[in-house]
Amino acid sequence: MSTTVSTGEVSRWRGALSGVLSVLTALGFGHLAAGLINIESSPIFAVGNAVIDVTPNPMKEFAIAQFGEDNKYVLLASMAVVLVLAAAVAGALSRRSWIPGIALISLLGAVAVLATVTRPTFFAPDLVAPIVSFAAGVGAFFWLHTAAKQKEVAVPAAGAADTTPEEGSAESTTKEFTWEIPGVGRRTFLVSSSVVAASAGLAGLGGRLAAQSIDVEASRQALNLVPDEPAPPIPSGADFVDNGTPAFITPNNEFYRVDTALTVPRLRAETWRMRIHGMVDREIVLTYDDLLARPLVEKTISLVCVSNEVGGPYISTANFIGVLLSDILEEAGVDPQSDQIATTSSDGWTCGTPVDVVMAPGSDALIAIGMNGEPLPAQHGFPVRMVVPGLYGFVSATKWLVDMELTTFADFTPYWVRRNWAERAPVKTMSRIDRPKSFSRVPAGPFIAAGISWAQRVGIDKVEVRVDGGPWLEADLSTEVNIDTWRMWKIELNLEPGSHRIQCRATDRNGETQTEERVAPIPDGATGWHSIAFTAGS
Ligand SMILES: Nc1nc2c(c(=O)[nH]1)N[C@H]1C(S)=C(S)[C@@H](COP(=O)(O)O)O[C@H]1N2
Ligand SMILES: [Mo]
Repeated sequence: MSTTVSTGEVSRWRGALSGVLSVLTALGFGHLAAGLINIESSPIFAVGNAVIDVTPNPMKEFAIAQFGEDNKYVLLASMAVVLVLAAAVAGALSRRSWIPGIALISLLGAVAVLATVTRPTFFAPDLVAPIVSFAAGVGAFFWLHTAAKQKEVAVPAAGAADTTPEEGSAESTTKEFTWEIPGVGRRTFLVSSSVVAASAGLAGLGGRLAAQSIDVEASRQALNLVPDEPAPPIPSGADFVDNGTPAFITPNNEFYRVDTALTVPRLRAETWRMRIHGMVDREIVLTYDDLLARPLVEKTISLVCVSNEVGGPYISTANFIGVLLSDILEEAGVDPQSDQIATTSSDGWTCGTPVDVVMAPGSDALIAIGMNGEPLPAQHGFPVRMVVPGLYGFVSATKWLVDMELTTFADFTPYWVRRNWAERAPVKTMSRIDRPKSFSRVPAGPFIAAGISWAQRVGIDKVEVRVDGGPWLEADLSTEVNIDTWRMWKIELNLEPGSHRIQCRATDRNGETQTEERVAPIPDGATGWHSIAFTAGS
């Protein structure tokens, strides 16, 4: 026969395990609540990002140098190790009283709340996750702490008690004749801690699934974007597809994609909101409906990535639908001292765009919601992104846009600038050969070479081509759509049989010709003439 009694004291290892499991429960349930509301408000991320923010710069640089793109995970993993150790120590200290354990959970709860409210994209419902997390942690700790005090004892059979000569109370009799059953004594605590561990894990998993179930496609399909001011139709002759150039408009599923997001952020238009704040006269909060209610313009714009090598593929062109960013900033009233628009994506990527470029007359900088007649695809920033003609994407094209702060270059350093890319990065004039392909074999005799060129904000004046270092020949240009898009070129050559090298260079309307000097993409874009080696004849 056995029964369970409270010993009034917790063993060290039970205490430590209670501490660790309670903190895991807090994180698991916080993740679940966040998954149902806004996964970015999960205490894991909130505390993780806060830790990253307060990490001294030299340490961050060390981490980046040592672990490269994985540095975020290394920091989060170190944070997890510290948390588990702290939880184990606090739990082990909670032998007689629950105070050390509860104190640690309260401290973590306070850090999570603080980290949440100071996030640039904070909104009130984000507080639910840290509060649920705290409550779950406290609940788990009380329960485990109580269970940990229990020990199972064997009670002697009635006959055995009869042999006792003393006339003590039933309780004292029991006490004197009980002894711990080896192995069985742990049962109550084992059951409790297994239940807690399992529910913490399930809650965490539930949070993950809930976050993944946000139905981006349903949100996209519910929208029908009709621009008030459609882009002019693309004229015939705007591309030389038959000669090997890309089609003028890049289909959404072929549009190049560059970002740091490990999983595509899932946002819904219905819950999207963005605060425009900082150095402005009036803060503005925008919802997706606010954007729809404004005049929607459609602009044909090429987007270019700074990391594109000479001849590289990271350029595409789309009809973007959105509202003019300059109109919104005029309403907000930009402080003349502010020279940088700092934007943040839902996953915490940051970007800095020069105010002067956006506010320049006819800048066509957009808060974009549509791409080629549809709402933005998830990969390209649904529900809202920025597009600024004339600037490389890393200083302008924030996807999954959720925050906009007017600031200065002196006060804020965005993601890639912290990693030694340039602060200001206008798109460089460039040209590329699309036909012939590298090391291809083409017929000797008449042959049409073709490619693309761009000189955003200025326009292309001419593209020249030469073969085997011969004289520069002027290529035919496609019909110009506007100065912010690529322009195709083609030229008929007469090729001798044998191996050749073809080069091209563009000149913009300011009379600037692309430099021959080869520089790498970092820090502000590659330069140099694209060159292709190929063979004519058989
Ligand atoms: N949120 C977020 N936005 C981002 C980036 C990113 O990493 N995260 N990368 C930028 C870069 S470097 C480029 S070139 C463009 C690419 O946009 P696309 O993927 O729609 O072509 O997005 C920009 N916007
Ligand atoms: Mo980029």
